[in-house]
Amino acid sequence: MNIGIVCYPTFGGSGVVATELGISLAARGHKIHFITYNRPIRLGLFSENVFFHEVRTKDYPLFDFIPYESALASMMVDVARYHNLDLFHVHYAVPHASVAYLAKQILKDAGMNVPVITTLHGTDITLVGKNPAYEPVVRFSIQHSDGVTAVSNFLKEATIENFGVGQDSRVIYNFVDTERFKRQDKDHFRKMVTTGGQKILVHASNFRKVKRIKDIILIFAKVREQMPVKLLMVGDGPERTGAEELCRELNLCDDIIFLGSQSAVEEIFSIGDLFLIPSENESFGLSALEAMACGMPVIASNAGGLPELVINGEVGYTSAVGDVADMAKNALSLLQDEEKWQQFSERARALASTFSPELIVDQYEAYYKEIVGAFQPVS
Ligand code: GMT
Repeated sequence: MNIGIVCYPTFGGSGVVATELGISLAARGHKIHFITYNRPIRLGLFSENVFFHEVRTKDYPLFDFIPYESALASMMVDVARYHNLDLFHVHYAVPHASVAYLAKQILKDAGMNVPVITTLHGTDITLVGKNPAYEPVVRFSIQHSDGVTAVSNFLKEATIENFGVGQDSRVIYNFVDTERFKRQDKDHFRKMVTTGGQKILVHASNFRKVKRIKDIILIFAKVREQMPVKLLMVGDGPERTGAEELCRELNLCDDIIFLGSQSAVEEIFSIGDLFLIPSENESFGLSALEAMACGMPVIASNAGGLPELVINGEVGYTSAVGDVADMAKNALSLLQDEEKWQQFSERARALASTFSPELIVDQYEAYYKEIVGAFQPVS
Protein backbone atom coordinates (compact mmCIF):
# COMPACT_ATOMS: atom_id res chain seq x y z
CA MET A 1 0.00 0.00 0.00
CA ASN A 2 0.95 3.64 -0.33
CA ILE A 3 0.41 5.11 3.11
CA GLY A 4 0.57 8.74 4.27
CA ILE A 5 1.57 9.00 7.93
CA VAL A 6 0.90 12.30 9.68
CA CYS A 7 2.47 12.80 13.11
CA TYR A 8 4.42 15.12 15.36
CA PRO A 9 8.11 14.76 14.53
CA THR A 10 9.23 15.39 18.12
CA PHE A 11 10.31 13.18 21.05
CA GLY A 12 6.67 12.60 22.15
CA GLY A 13 5.45 9.01 22.26
CA SER A 14 2.94 9.48 19.43
CA GLY A 15 5.66 10.59 17.02
CA VAL A 16 7.92 7.72 18.09
CA VAL A 17 5.17 5.12 17.54
CA ALA A 18 4.23 6.65 14.17
CA THR A 19 7.84 6.67 13.00
CA GLU A 20 8.69 3.15 14.17
CA LEU A 21 5.45 1.90 12.62
CA GLY A 22 6.29 3.56 9.30
CA ILE A 23 9.79 2.07 9.31
CA SER A 24 8.42 -1.44 10.03
CA LEU A 25 5.76 -1.11 7.32
CA ALA A 26 8.38 0.06 4.83
CA ALA A 27 10.47 -3.02 5.64
CA ARG A 28 7.39 -5.07 4.71
CA GLY A 29 7.31 -3.42 1.28
CA HIS A 30 4.74 -0.66 1.80
CA LYS A 31 5.59 2.83 0.57
CA ILE A 32 5.47 5.19 3.52
CA HIS A 33 5.11 8.95 3.16
CA PHE A 34 5.70 10.91 6.36
CA ILE A 35 3.95 14.28 6.21
CA THR A 36 4.94 16.69 8.97
CA TYR A 37 6.87 19.91 9.66
CA ASN A 38 10.25 18.35 10.51
CA ARG A 39 12.03 15.10 9.84
CA PRO A 40 10.76 12.75 12.59
CA ILE A 41 13.35 12.27 15.34
CA ARG A 42 13.53 8.47 15.03
CA LEU A 43 13.54 8.37 11.23
CA GLY A 44 17.31 8.06 10.92
CA LEU A 45 19.02 8.04 7.56
CA PHE A 46 17.54 7.34 4.17
CA SER A 47 15.85 3.96 3.90
CA GLU A 48 14.03 2.18 1.13
CA ASN A 49 10.29 2.86 0.76
CA VAL A 50 10.37 5.78 3.21
CA PHE A 51 9.71 9.32 2.01
CA PHE A 52 9.49 12.53 3.97
CA HIS A 53 7.36 15.50 2.87
CA GLU A 54 8.05 18.64 4.86
CA VAL A 55 5.07 20.86 5.51
CA ARG A 56 6.25 24.40 4.87
CA THR A 57 4.24 27.29 6.22
CA LYS A 58 4.25 30.80 4.90
CA ASP A 59 4.28 33.75 7.29
CA TYR A 60 2.42 36.95 6.48
CA PRO A 61 2.17 40.21 8.46
CA LEU A 62 -1.58 39.67 8.90
CA PHE A 63 -1.10 36.44 10.81
CA ASP A 64 -0.71 36.25 14.56
CA PHE A 65 -0.74 32.48 14.12
CA ILE A 66 0.59 30.78 11.03
CA PRO A 67 -2.17 28.52 9.59
CA TYR A 68 -0.27 25.22 9.86
CA GLU A 69 -3.47 23.19 9.42
CA SER A 70 -4.06 24.64 5.96
CA ALA A 71 -0.48 23.96 4.91
CA LEU A 72 -0.70 20.40 6.25
CA ALA A 73 -4.03 19.69 4.49
CA SER A 74 -2.62 21.05 1.21
CA MET A 75 0.47 18.87 1.52
CA MET A 76 -1.68 15.81 2.32
CA VAL A 77 -3.75 16.46 -0.81
CA ASP A 78 -0.61 16.90 -2.88
CA VAL A 79 1.06 13.71 -1.60
CA ALA A 80 -2.16 11.68 -1.98
CA ARG A 81 -2.55 12.80 -5.59
CA TYR A 82 0.99 12.43 -6.80
CA HIS A 83 1.90 9.32 -4.82
CA ASN A 84 -1.44 7.64 -5.23
CA LEU A 85 -2.07 7.10 -1.52
CA ASP A 86 -4.37 4.29 -0.44
CA LEU A 87 -4.68 5.52 3.12
CA PHE A 88 -3.89 8.31 5.58
CA HIS A 89 -2.86 7.17 9.05
CA VAL A 90 -2.82 10.17 11.38
CA HIS A 91 -1.36 10.06 14.88
CA TYR A 92 -2.66 12.27 17.72
CA ALA A 93 -6.13 13.64 17.05
CA VAL A 94 -5.32 17.34 17.55
CA PRO A 95 -5.22 18.71 14.87
CA HIS A 96 -4.34 15.78 12.61
CA ALA A 97 -7.76 14.08 12.53
CA SER A 98 -9.65 17.22 11.51
CA VAL A 99 -6.98 18.20 8.97
CA ALA A 100 -7.27 14.69 7.49
CA TYR A 101 -11.03 15.12 7.25
CA LEU A 102 -10.51 18.32 5.27
CA ALA A 103 -7.89 16.72 2.99
CA LYS A 104 -10.23 13.79 2.38
CA GLN A 105 -13.07 16.11 1.32
CA ILE A 106 -10.80 18.02 -1.06
CA LEU A 107 -9.63 14.77 -2.64
CA LYS A 108 -13.19 13.50 -2.88
CA ASP A 109 -14.06 16.61 -4.85
CA ALA A 110 -11.30 15.68 -7.26
CA GLY A 111 -12.67 12.12 -7.59
CA MET A 112 -10.19 10.40 -5.27
CA ASN A 113 -11.19 8.44 -2.19
CA VAL A 114 -8.59 8.14 0.57
CA PRO A 115 -9.73 6.68 3.90
CA VAL A 116 -8.42 8.05 7.19
CA ILE A 117 -7.35 6.06 10.23
CA THR A 118 -6.81 8.09 13.39
CA THR A 119 -4.69 6.72 16.22
CA LEU A 120 -5.49 8.23 19.60
CA HIS A 121 -2.41 8.40 21.80
CA GLY A 122 -3.31 9.96 25.12
CA THR A 123 -3.39 13.63 25.93
CA ASP A 124 -5.29 14.26 22.69
CA ILE A 125 -8.18 12.60 24.54
CA THR A 126 -7.44 12.96 28.25
CA LEU A 127 -6.20 16.56 28.33
CA VAL A 128 -5.86 18.73 25.23
CA GLY A 129 -8.76 17.36 23.19
CA LYS A 130 -11.16 17.65 26.12
CA ASN A 131 -10.57 21.39 26.32
CA PRO A 132 -13.67 23.28 25.11
CA ALA A 133 -11.38 25.11 22.66
CA TYR A 134 -10.98 21.86 20.68
CA GLU A 135 -13.63 19.43 21.91
CA PRO A 136 -16.30 19.75 19.15
CA VAL A 137 -13.68 19.45 16.43
CA VAL A 138 -12.04 16.44 18.08
CA ARG A 139 -15.38 14.66 18.56
CA PHE A 140 -16.42 15.33 14.94
CA SER A 141 -13.12 14.21 13.46
CA ILE A 142 -12.99 10.98 15.48
CA GLN A 143 -16.58 10.24 14.48
CA HIS A 144 -15.76 10.87 10.82
CA SER A 145 -12.50 8.92 10.71
CA ASP A 146 -12.91 5.71 8.71
CA GLY A 147 -11.01 3.80 11.37
CA VAL A 148 -9.88 4.66 14.89
CA THR A 149 -7.30 2.95 17.07
CA ALA A 150 -6.49 3.61 20.72
CA VAL A 151 -3.24 2.59 22.41
CA SER A 152 -4.91 0.98 25.44
CA ASN A 153 -8.26 -0.22 26.71
CA PHE A 154 -8.20 2.66 29.13
CA LEU A 155 -7.89 5.15 26.26
CA LYS A 156 -10.71 3.58 24.29
CA GLU A 157 -12.97 3.83 27.34
CA ALA A 158 -11.86 7.42 28.02
CA THR A 159 -12.73 8.37 24.42
CA ILE A 160 -16.22 6.93 24.77
CA GLU A 161 -16.64 8.60 28.15
CA ASN A 162 -15.24 12.04 27.22
CA PHE A 163 -16.60 12.33 23.69
CA GLY A 164 -19.37 9.74 23.34
CA VAL A 165 -17.62 8.35 20.23
CA GLY A 166 -15.06 5.64 19.42
CA GLN A 167 -17.21 2.63 20.40
CA ASP A 168 -15.90 0.72 17.37
CA SER A 169 -12.29 1.74 17.83
CA ARG A 170 -9.61 -0.95 17.86
CA VAL A 171 -7.14 -1.22 20.73
CA ILE A 172 -3.61 -1.64 19.37
CA TYR A 173 -0.89 -1.35 21.99
CA ASN A 174 2.47 0.37 21.56
CA PHE A 175 5.38 -1.84 20.57
CA VAL A 176 9.12 -2.06 21.15
CA ASP A 177 12.00 -3.37 19.07
CA THR A 178 13.56 -5.82 21.55
CA GLU A 179 16.65 -6.18 19.39
CA ARG A 180 17.42 -2.52 19.87
CA PHE A 181 16.01 -2.19 23.40
CA LYS A 182 17.86 -4.86 25.34
CA ARG A 183 20.34 -4.81 28.19
CA GLN A 184 23.68 -4.14 26.56
CA ASP A 185 27.07 -4.23 28.19
CA LYS A 186 27.59 -0.57 29.06
CA ASP A 187 29.64 -1.05 32.19
CA HIS A 188 32.00 1.77 31.31
CA PHE A 189 28.98 4.04 31.18
CA ARG A 190 27.75 2.80 34.59
CA LYS A 191 31.19 3.59 36.01
CA MET A 192 30.93 7.13 34.65
CA VAL A 193 27.66 7.64 36.52
CA THR A 194 28.33 5.84 39.78
CA THR A 195 31.33 6.15 42.06
CA GLY A 196 30.86 3.12 44.26
CA GLY A 197 28.35 0.67 42.83
CA GLN A 198 25.21 2.67 43.61
CA LYS A 199 21.93 1.51 42.08
CA ILE A 200 20.63 3.66 39.23
CA LEU A 201 17.05 4.93 38.92
CA VAL A 202 15.92 6.28 35.56
CA HIS A 203 13.13 8.48 34.25
CA ALA A 204 12.56 9.50 30.62
CA SER A 205 9.85 11.77 29.26
CA ASN A 206 9.10 15.14 27.77
CA PHE A 207 8.90 16.67 31.26
CA ARG A 208 5.35 17.90 31.06
CA LYS A 209 3.11 18.55 34.08
CA VAL A 210 1.21 15.30 33.48
CA LYS A 211 4.44 13.36 34.22
CA ARG A 212 4.63 14.63 37.86
CA ILE A 213 8.37 15.22 37.59
CA LYS A 214 8.66 16.48 41.18
CA ASP A 215 7.29 13.15 42.45
CA ILE A 216 10.27 11.47 40.81
CA ILE A 217 12.67 13.64 42.82
CA LEU A 218 10.69 12.99 46.03
CA ILE A 219 10.66 9.20 45.49
CA PHE A 220 14.38 9.33 44.81
CA ALA A 221 15.01 11.39 47.97
CA LYS A 222 13.19 8.80 50.11
CA VAL A 223 15.07 5.87 48.54
CA ARG A 224 18.37 7.72 49.00
CA GLU A 225 17.69 8.04 52.73
CA GLN A 226 17.97 4.23 52.91
CA MET A 227 20.68 3.36 50.40
CA PRO A 228 23.17 4.96 47.99
CA VAL A 229 21.50 5.63 44.63
CA LYS A 230 21.77 7.80 41.54
CA LEU A 231 18.98 9.18 39.35
CA LEU A 232 19.24 9.75 35.60
CA MET A 233 16.67 12.15 34.18
CA VAL A 234 16.39 11.75 30.41
CA GLY A 235 14.52 14.30 28.29
CA ASP A 236 13.54 17.90 28.53
CA GLY A 237 10.45 20.07 28.80
CA PRO A 238 8.61 22.70 30.81
CA GLU A 239 8.93 20.98 34.22
CA ARG A 240 12.70 20.58 34.09
CA THR A 241 13.58 23.93 35.65
CA GLY A 242 11.29 23.33 38.66
CA ALA A 243 12.74 19.85 39.10
CA GLU A 244 16.29 21.20 39.07
CA GLU A 245 15.30 23.81 41.66
CA LEU A 246 13.87 21.07 43.88
CA CYS A 247 17.11 19.08 43.57
CA ARG A 248 19.07 22.10 44.76
CA GLU A 249 16.63 22.73 47.63
CA LEU A 250 16.94 19.12 48.79
CA ASN A 251 20.68 19.13 48.25
CA LEU A 252 20.54 16.21 45.83
CA CYS A 253 22.39 17.72 42.87
CA ASP A 254 25.38 15.40 43.18
CA ASP A 255 23.23 12.33 42.74
CA ILE A 256 20.75 13.45 40.09
CA ILE A 257 21.95 13.89 36.55
CA PHE A 258 19.80 15.68 33.99
CA LEU A 259 20.88 14.29 30.63
CA GLY A 260 18.52 16.30 28.43
CA SER A 261 17.00 14.84 25.25
CA GLN A 262 18.84 11.76 24.03
CA SER A 263 18.46 9.69 20.90
CA ALA A 264 20.20 6.47 22.07
CA VAL A 265 18.01 5.97 25.15
CA GLU A 266 18.53 2.19 24.99
CA GLU A 267 22.16 2.73 26.04
CA ILE A 268 21.08 4.66 29.11
CA PHE A 269 18.34 2.14 29.89
CA SER A 270 21.00 -0.61 29.79
CA ILE A 271 22.55 0.61 33.02
CA GLY A 272 19.31 1.36 34.87
CA ASP A 273 18.08 -0.71 37.82
CA LEU A 274 14.57 0.78 38.09
CA PHE A 275 12.37 2.95 35.91
CA LEU A 276 10.09 5.58 37.49
CA ILE A 277 6.87 6.77 35.87
CA PRO A 278 4.51 8.29 38.46
CA SER A 279 2.34 10.14 35.88
CA GLU A 280 -0.93 11.89 36.65
CA ASN A 281 -2.26 10.24 33.52
CA GLU A 282 -0.64 7.93 31.00
CA SER A 283 -2.57 6.21 28.26
CA PHE A 284 0.00 3.45 27.81
CA GLY A 285 3.58 4.39 28.79
CA LEU A 286 5.86 3.66 25.84
CA SER A 287 8.95 4.67 27.81
CA ALA A 288 8.06 2.09 30.49
CA LEU A 289 7.75 -0.58 27.80
CA GLU A 290 11.17 0.35 26.39
CA ALA A 291 12.63 0.28 29.91
CA MET A 292 11.12 -3.16 30.55
CA ALA A 293 12.63 -4.45 27.32
CA CYS A 294 15.99 -3.40 28.80
CA GLY A 295 15.25 -5.45 31.91
CA MET A 296 14.25 -2.59 34.20
CA PRO A 297 11.38 -3.25 36.63
CA VAL A 298 8.99 -0.27 36.75
CA ILE A 299 7.65 1.82 39.62
CA ALA A 300 4.52 3.49 38.28
CA SER A 301 1.32 5.21 39.26
CA ASN A 302 -1.85 3.27 38.59
CA ALA A 303 -3.07 6.00 36.24
CA GLY A 304 -4.68 5.39 32.86
CA GLY A 305 -3.37 2.43 30.90
CA LEU A 306 -0.22 1.90 32.99
CA PRO A 307 -1.68 -1.10 34.89
CA GLU A 308 -2.34 -2.79 31.51
CA LEU A 309 1.43 -2.86 31.03
CA VAL A 310 3.01 -2.70 34.47
CA ILE A 311 1.54 -5.84 35.98
CA ASN A 312 1.58 -5.10 39.69
CA GLY A 313 3.85 -7.42 41.68
CA GLU A 314 5.18 -9.11 38.54
CA VAL A 315 7.21 -6.64 36.50
CA GLY A 316 7.05 -3.71 38.90
CA TYR A 317 4.59 -1.99 41.18
CA THR A 318 1.76 0.49 40.71
CA SER A 319 0.60 2.93 43.41
CA ALA A 320 -2.00 5.67 43.69
CA VAL A 321 -1.07 8.89 41.90
CA GLY A 322 1.01 11.08 44.22
CA ASP A 323 1.71 8.34 46.78
CA VAL A 324 5.47 8.86 46.73
CA ALA A 325 5.91 7.04 50.06
CA ASP A 326 4.42 3.84 48.64
CA MET A 327 6.43 4.18 45.43
CA ALA A 328 9.66 4.63 47.42
CA LYS A 329 8.79 1.61 49.60
CA ASN A 330 8.21 -0.51 46.48
CA ALA A 331 11.43 0.74 44.90
CA LEU A 332 13.40 -0.23 48.01
CA SER A 333 11.80 -3.67 48.14
CA LEU A 334 13.29 -4.36 44.71
CA LEU A 335 16.61 -2.58 45.08
CA GLN A 336 17.41 -4.27 48.39
CA ASP A 337 16.59 -7.81 47.27
CA GLU A 338 18.84 -8.97 44.44
CA GLU A 339 16.96 -12.22 43.81
CA LYS A 340 13.58 -10.48 43.64
CA TRP A 341 14.98 -7.78 41.37
CA GLN A 342 16.34 -10.47 39.03
CA GLN A 343 12.92 -12.17 38.80
CA PHE A 344 11.14 -8.88 38.11
CA SER A 345 13.77 -7.88 35.56
CA GLU A 346 13.44 -11.17 33.65
CA ARG A 347 9.66 -11.01 33.69
CA ALA A 348 9.76 -7.37 32.52
CA ARG A 349 11.90 -8.33 29.53
CA ALA A 350 9.69 -11.35 28.76
CA LEU A 351 6.49 -9.29 28.93
CA ALA A 352 8.01 -6.56 26.74
CA SER A 353 8.76 -9.21 24.10
CA THR A 354 5.04 -9.83 23.72
CA PHE A 355 4.74 -6.22 22.45
CA SER A 356 7.02 -6.94 19.50
CA PRO A 357 6.82 -4.97 16.24
CA GLU A 358 6.01 -8.23 14.40
CA LEU A 359 2.84 -8.79 16.42
CA ILE A 360 1.66 -5.21 16.72
CA VAL A 361 2.48 -4.14 13.16
CA ASP A 362 0.52 -7.21 11.99
CA GLN A 363 -2.48 -5.77 13.81
CA TYR A 364 -2.11 -2.38 12.12
CA GLU A 365 -1.63 -4.00 8.74
CA ALA A 366 -4.74 -6.17 9.16
CA TYR A 367 -6.72 -3.10 10.20
CA TYR A 368 -5.50 -1.14 7.16
CA LYS A 369 -6.67 -3.94 4.87
CA GLU A 370 -10.03 -4.03 6.60
CA ILE A 371 -10.59 -0.27 6.30
CA VAL A 372 -9.26 0.11 2.75
CA GLY A 373 -11.22 -2.98 1.67
CA ALA A 374 -14.45 -1.62 3.12
CA PHE A 375 -13.99 1.83 1.63
CA GLN A 376 -16.31 2.74 -1.23
CA PRO A 377 -14.72 4.30 -4.31
CA VAL A 378 -16.06 7.73 -5.30
CA SER A 379 -19.20 7.21 -7.35
O1 GMT B 1 3.37 12.00 26.92
C1 GMT B 1 4.16 11.69 26.04
O2 GMT B 1 5.21 11.12 26.26
C2 GMT B 1 3.84 12.05 24.65
C3 GMT B 1 2.49 11.58 24.28
C4 GMT B 1 2.14 11.95 22.88
O3 GMT B 1 0.98 11.81 22.58
O4 GMT B 1 2.97 12.37 22.10
O5 GMT B 1 2.47 10.18 24.53
C5 GMT B 1 1.28 9.48 24.56
O6 GMT B 1 1.41 8.52 23.53
C6 GMT B 1 2.32 7.46 23.77
C7 GMT B 1 2.38 6.59 22.53
O7 GMT B 1 1.16 6.05 22.19
C8 GMT B 1 1.87 6.69 25.01
O8 GMT B 1 2.72 5.60 25.25
C9 GMT B 1 1.90 7.66 26.20
O9 GMT B 1 1.42 6.98 27.34
C10 GMT B 1 0.99 8.85 25.93
N1 GMT B 1 1.17 9.86 26.99
C11 GMT B 1 0.18 10.17 27.84
O10 GMT B 1 -0.92 9.64 27.83
C12 GMT B 1 0.51 11.21 28.84
